[in-house]
Parts: sequence; structure tokens; C-alpha cells
Amino acid sequence: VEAEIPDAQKTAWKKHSASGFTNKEDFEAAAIRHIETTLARSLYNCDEGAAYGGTALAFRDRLIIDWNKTQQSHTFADQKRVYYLSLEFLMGRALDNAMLNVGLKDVARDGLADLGFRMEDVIGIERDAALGNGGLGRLAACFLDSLASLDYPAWGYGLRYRYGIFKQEIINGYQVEVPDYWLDFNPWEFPRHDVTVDIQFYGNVRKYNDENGRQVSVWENGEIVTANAYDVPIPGYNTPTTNNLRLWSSKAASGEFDFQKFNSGEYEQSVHDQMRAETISAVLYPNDNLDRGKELRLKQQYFWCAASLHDIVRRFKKSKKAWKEFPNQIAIQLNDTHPTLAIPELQRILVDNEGLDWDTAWSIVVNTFGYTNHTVMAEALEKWSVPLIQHLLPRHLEIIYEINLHFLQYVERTFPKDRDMLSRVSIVEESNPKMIRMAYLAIVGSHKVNGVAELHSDLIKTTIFKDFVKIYGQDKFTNVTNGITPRRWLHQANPKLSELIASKLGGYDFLKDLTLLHKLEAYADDKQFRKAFQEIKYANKTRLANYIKETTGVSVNPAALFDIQVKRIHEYKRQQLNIFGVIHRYLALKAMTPEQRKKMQPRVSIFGGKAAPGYWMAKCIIHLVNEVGRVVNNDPEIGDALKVIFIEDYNVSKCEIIAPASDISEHISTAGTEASGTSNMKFVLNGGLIIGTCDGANIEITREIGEDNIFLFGNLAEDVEEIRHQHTYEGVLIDDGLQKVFDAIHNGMFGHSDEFSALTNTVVNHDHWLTSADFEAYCKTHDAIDEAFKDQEAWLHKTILAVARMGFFTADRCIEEYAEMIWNVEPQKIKQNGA
Ligand code: 475
Repeated sequence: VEAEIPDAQKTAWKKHSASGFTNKEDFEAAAIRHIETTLARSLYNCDEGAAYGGTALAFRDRLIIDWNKTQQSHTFADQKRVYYLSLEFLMGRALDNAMLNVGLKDVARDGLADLGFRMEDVIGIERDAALGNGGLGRLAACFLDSLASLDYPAWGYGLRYRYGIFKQEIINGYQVEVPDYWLDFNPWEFPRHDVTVDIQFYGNVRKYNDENGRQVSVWENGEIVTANAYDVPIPGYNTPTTNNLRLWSSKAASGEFDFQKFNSGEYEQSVHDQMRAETISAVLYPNDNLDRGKELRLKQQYFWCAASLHDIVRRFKKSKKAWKEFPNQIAIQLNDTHPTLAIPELQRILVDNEGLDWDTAWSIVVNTFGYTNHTVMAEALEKWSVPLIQHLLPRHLEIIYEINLHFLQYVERTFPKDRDMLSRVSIVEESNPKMIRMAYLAIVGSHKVNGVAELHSDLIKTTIFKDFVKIYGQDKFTNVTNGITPRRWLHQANPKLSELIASKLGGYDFLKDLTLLHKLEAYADDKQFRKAFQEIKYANKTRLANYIKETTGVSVNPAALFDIQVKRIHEYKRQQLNIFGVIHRYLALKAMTPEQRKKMQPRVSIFGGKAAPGYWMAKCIIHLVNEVGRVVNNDPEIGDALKVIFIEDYNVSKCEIIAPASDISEHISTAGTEASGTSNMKFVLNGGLIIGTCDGANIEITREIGEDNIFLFGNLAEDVEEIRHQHTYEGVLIDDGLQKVFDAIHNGMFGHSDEFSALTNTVVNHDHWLTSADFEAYCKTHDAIDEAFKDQEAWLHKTILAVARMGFFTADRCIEEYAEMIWNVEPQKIKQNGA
């Protein structure tokens, strides 16, 4: 390619080629130029918003220079790439991350000071890119950071939602949802007006025989919607590698058809078509761990899968390689079943458009895809009704049936005696209407299937996917325990702790090899180190206390024990267990004399998280937490002994303030329900201990940090079924302490008891989540925590050891495991000159 360009042209280009700033002067020049020209502001009307805009645009320019080099270099190197398909990317803010990853935060801080601004204020202007619900979306964002930081050639593909996850307001103690229109100023994306894909929906399939007598299928008619690409640069930490996140936005196709309508006076209809098309990428579905089977959601999934695959195939075809090379050049990871339609879509492209025979195409498909499962809960496993797919994607339905036919024939040959097996494993559920089981399609169409923590990966093999282990053998199923990026979740969120660690370890290498933290073990008994560590925790708690004061008006004492549970509100995550425990503590405090009360360990119980708008029980929990807060925080007898806080609109940037400020955080799902959990890792890495059940990654955290350094309680996963069985046949046994809590609620201590009857009744009637069965152990464990916290020296010893032993939970380790076990890809260093 290079050789085809004339020398004169090259010289002119190279002379003026953009180069990034590396010092304060050049940063200021770049920021001011953007403030004056791109933003049309001047010295006299440059507010914090404009300062943010100028800074962000200056850094964007810098990122894009590295982005260009990276993409060029990856194209020339012509080696295998990874594509991470996720319907959710919960990115949070980009500026702080960009400054730290390119190593120019101090430069920018000094530059901004010259211009009259404080770095923290400027960073605080940015809105979160909140294109996700919770764990699954944040994991995708951490993985992008690690892929770039480790120099893997990788792209993310997602949807450019006009509205991210809703903003949560608490009004009179109730959650109210406000739309999150986040795109009015987004300097981090590049519209690629030249990159568009036409996506087809509806229509019919026509069959004919070609000259060789081979049957050919043509998907024709229907509607076309255009996908427009928007690219977001993803900088690696301390490396020029800058990967790409490509997000698709939907627009009406501007074909002749529309012009006809427009000209013939059907103006309204033409506007209507426009809006219908734009609806596809308009909103993120706000459900976490729940599938609701809405048609628009299926449209989103196909729109995004088809656009992404078209893009990937287009890039592959440019290389002029043989089709059999496809899986050697491309690995596609499916983040849960949401992108499963990519499987029949690739098969369709290969068979219908490229003329490959079925078996050749299918082997390419299977060798290309890997599937990650994130949940075992039945209500979250995706199924789509056959009539809906038939209507929207008629050719894909045929292909899914044919995939199923080949699969079932294989199963029948292998297990001729097991008659029930076929209906159990069929991709098509024989219900009314028939349903396509997306997880089964994902397993059949992938070469590897993985869970996200050891227990979870074992559970999927022994429960929901048991038959598939029989069919394919153990090797198709594997585990990759989740991790988090230490760049955002230590260095960015907790700069003081990061600095302290660097001072002992001789630099910041641990940010790229987190196992180096083990060297901190030597300081667990070092008086001075402990003191410094404690002071940082206190400062971080003070920062959160100030935030709580500003946003809720409630004063909390930073010396109290901060007990935090922030995550999506869900019955299986058991915020109800937590708030019932808080009420139990409140009743105990009320029964004490003032002298007794003074001896108690003061506590601040902090909650945060969104409920899906249609999840009524979750909304009841939020309401109860807020009502308990209202009563407890205004009770003069209680004072600092207990405060109950609900932090509004929990999101990524708030988590960056919250995670460094915990003494204890809660990860208390019913055993066997939380696939992994990732905030557990964030809290421990930031010097907090956890109270948790034997669930998800808590088990591996315990193994790594030692059982003396974690507070585990509750029934085990293997016993949960038996207890539920007992509930059904013998009724629920309500714990005595919990009964007192229910009595207080029923007597109206926290407002009209009708408001909470659903919450208490579900425990009394079924207790599916074992709230009562685990209640006593939960309360006792909290008493043990109070005791342990009194001995601050011993507590510091535990927290420091725990931090030192968290090296395993870096997302970098995850990416290396995926690369080796699933993708078979190698990193590729970018030379500074771009070649
Ligand atoms: C698990 N989201 C965590 C995390 O692996 C785990 C499902 C359906 C529709 C929309 N969103 C979802 C999830 O299932 C999800 O977020 N799962 C979470 O994935 C990362 O750490 O335990 O609950």
C-alpha cells in the first residue's frame, strides 16, 4: 500500500502530520485552540463546561493519533483479531481515564491551573457513558481496557443508544426514572459517515435451483434500516495501542423509495418511517438479569449483529484470503446470549451470499465463536418466540431449524437410547408458541462456552447445560473468573492508595502486573505503613461523607464503620436481608440504655442501586431503605450510633468515590445465584473487607486472601434446593429476630405497613431467597464485624493482607486466559512510528 503513494505526497503529508502534545505549553495551546474554535468561546466566557470541552478535545486528538497508528499497524500485521460483541458497555467517564492512560494527567492539571480551573471540577463535568445495566456491561468496559493495555488487536461492537440507563431520582422515598439523554456533547466519538450498512427486516424467502441444481435461498422484500458507525478510541495504559469501540446508530435508509414517498406528498409517512428506524438504537433496555422478550429488543439484537458481522466480513474479504482462514483471522466473543443471532447470520452470509456448502460454512462458524454465560437464573435466559422470528427474520428461522436438525441428528446417533434427550436439548422448545432457546443455540454454534467464576462454571455444567456436557464432553466448557481493571479501580479511583503502594513497590508496575501487590504483605505489620494506609481510608471516607452531606443533607461521622451495599436492586442480591438486619440493629439500640448504646460500634449503612422500572418488589426495597433512613436518621436517641443512607443514581463515576470508602461491603446473594460479582473485587482492592455468602467469586476471593480476612456466612449452594423444598412442604420457619423486625414494620414504625406487605409476605409464604434461613447467621456475623473493627491494628493487618493478595482479580489475567484458551490470539506491540 505504502509503495503506491508518490514520494512528494508522502513528504508533504509527513511534514504536517499531527503529533500529540507532551508538555504543559502544548496542552494549553491545544485546549485553548479547541475552546476558541471548536467550541466558539473566549477567555471571557470560558466556564468549567468549556474547560472540560477543550481538555477533552485536546486529549481526543491525542488518542486519535495513536488510534490511527494502531489501526494501520494491525492492518499491515495481518494477524488474528478479537471482536467482543456486547449489547452493553458501561464505560463511565472517559477524560480521567484517557489522561492517566497516556500519562499526562499532571501536565493537564498544571495547564488547567494556569487557565484558572481545578482538575477535579473539570473531570466532574463529564457525564457517564452509561450504556449498560450492571455487572455484564461493566465487565465489557474493563475487558476493553485490558485488551488495549496488553496490546491485543481487538474491537468492541455495540449499540449507540441515544438514551443510556435511566437516571434515578428518589422522590418521597420512591424511585423515579428520568431519561438519560447523554449525547448533547460527546467529544469521545467519531461519526464515520462513510461506514454504513443496510440491514434488512421482515420480507420473505424465495427458493430456486441454480445451474448446478443446488437450491439457493434469497431473502427479499421487507424493510431496510441503515446502520451508521460511531467509533470510540480505547487507549491502553502506558502503551500506544489504542483500540476501537464501534457503536451502531440506526437511521432510515435513504433509498429512492423514500424520495418517492416524499415527493408524492406522503411527507408524514416518510417522517414516520424515519422515526421508526431511529427507534431501534434509541434506548437501552433497563433490565438486569431479566429477559422480557420484546420485539424491539430482538430488532436491536439483529440490527447490531448484522451490522457488526457485515463490517467484520468486509474487512476479511479485503485481505483476499480463503474462507477457511476466517477462524484463523477472527475470534468473536459473545457477551451472554444477546448477540447469538450472529451465529445464524454468519452461516447465512457464508451459505446464501458466498455460496459455501453448509458443512464448510458451519465449521467456520463454530470455530469463530465463543460464548460467555453470566447467569443461571431461569428468568434471565433468553428465549424468542418462533412466530416473532418467523415474521422479523424469516431466513434466519430456517437456518436455526437446519442447525437444530443437524445437531439433533448427531445427538440421536450418539445417544440412541436416551429418548427424552432430544426434546431436552432441542434448540426449539416444543411449547405453545414454540420458543428458540438462545443459550442452546449459542452453545451449539460456539467452540467454547465459559462461566465467570469457578462455582458458576461448575453449576452451569451440572444444571442448565448438563446434557450438553454429555454431548460435547468437558473440554468445550471452561471457566474464566472475572476481574477488574486496576487502572480505573485503583489508580484512578484511589490515587492516594496507588501512590502509597508505588512508594513501597518502587513504581507503578503493579498496575500492569497486579500480582506484584504480594510484596505488600511485608508491610502488613509495619506501623508506619499501617498508619498511612489508615489515613488514606479515613480521607476516602471523608470524601464520601462530604458527598453524602451535599446530596442528602445527612451528616455522617467518618470515624464510624462504613457498611456499603451498592449494586442493582434484585431479590437474589438480597438488599432486603441487609435492610431487615439494619432494622434489627435499630430495635436493639432502642432497647438499650444510653450508656450501653455509647459502647456500641457506630455504623453508617449505605445503600445504592437502581431497580428495573417494572420490578415492583425491587422498588419496594428501595422505598423501605429510604423510610428506615428517614426514621433512624431523625431519631435523637440514636445519633451517630446508626445512620442509614440511600445514594441516589448509583453509577460508575459514583462507584469511584464509594469503593475506596468502605470498611465493610456486602455481597450477600443467596448461594448459587450470583454468577461472579465484580464489585466485591473493587472493594477489597481498595482496602475494605467484605461480608459475603459462599457464592460467585467470593469463594475464590476467600481462597486468595485467606478465610481470616473475610466474613462469610449463610447456607451453601448445595443446600439451597433442599431448603426450598422444605419451605414448600413444611412452610417457612421465621427466625425470631426477623419476626420482631416484621412486627415493627407491621406496627407502622416506617410508615404505612401496606407499603411493605409484599416484601414481608414473600418471606413468610415462600422465602425463595432464604432471607429467614440466613438471617440469624447474618446478624451474628455483623456482631463479629463490630467486635473485629474495635481492634484497629488487627483490622488494618487484615485489610493490608487482603489488598496484597488480590493480584489474581485483574481483568488482565482474564484477557490472557481468554486469549490462550478461547481466542488463540497474540498481542501485537505498536512501534511508535506506526509501522
Ligand atoms: C452477573 N445482565 C454477575 C457479571 O459477569 C457477574 C442479563 C439480561 C439482560 C440484561 N442484562 C443482563 C446480566 O445477566 C448480568 O449483569 N450478569 C452479571 O454479570 C459479569 O459478575 O454476577 O449477575
